[in-house]
Amino acid sequence: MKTVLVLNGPNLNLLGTREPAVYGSQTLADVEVLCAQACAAQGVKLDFRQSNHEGVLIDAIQEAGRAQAAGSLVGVVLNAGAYTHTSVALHDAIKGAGVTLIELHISNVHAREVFRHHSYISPVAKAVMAGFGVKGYALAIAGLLALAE
Ligand code: CA2
Repeated sequence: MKTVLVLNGPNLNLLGTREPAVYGSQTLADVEVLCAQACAAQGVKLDFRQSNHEGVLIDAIQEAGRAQAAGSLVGVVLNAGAYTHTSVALHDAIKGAGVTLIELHISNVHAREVFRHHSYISPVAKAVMAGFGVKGYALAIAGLLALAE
């Protein structure tokens, strides 16, 4: 059985504690359950992670590239949080790893502040999903698997 990696960046561990109007009231633990259900329904395993550290996210993407090349990983759903808008290093890591990656945002970043409109992830992502709330995680997993068919 292949694996899907769902990778979450900085501050997403705070989900459900503040800004419910933007991010909803579900916690990251709730999101993990939602992702586990989506993966079970599609017959794949879930690897669910969160880190506040750019280097840890880069290590995970490099590891994902090796796992995909070895045939054990379908790809990655990445919510890079605010690193989306700042990180050339994540851009380079995704490009270098050659991994199939869906960029995900809970909120519609294009309807928010101008500094959230630019993404360093989008040019190296296979697809982008934003604005579906936490339900977007399940939709992104389904989309990743549809692309892999
Ligand atoms: O909409 C998204 O998923 C974002 O990736 C979330 C990031 C934000 O910087 C991006 O522009 C869009 C922020 C994640 C922090 O989430 C919090 C949730 C509750 C309380 C505090 C932070």
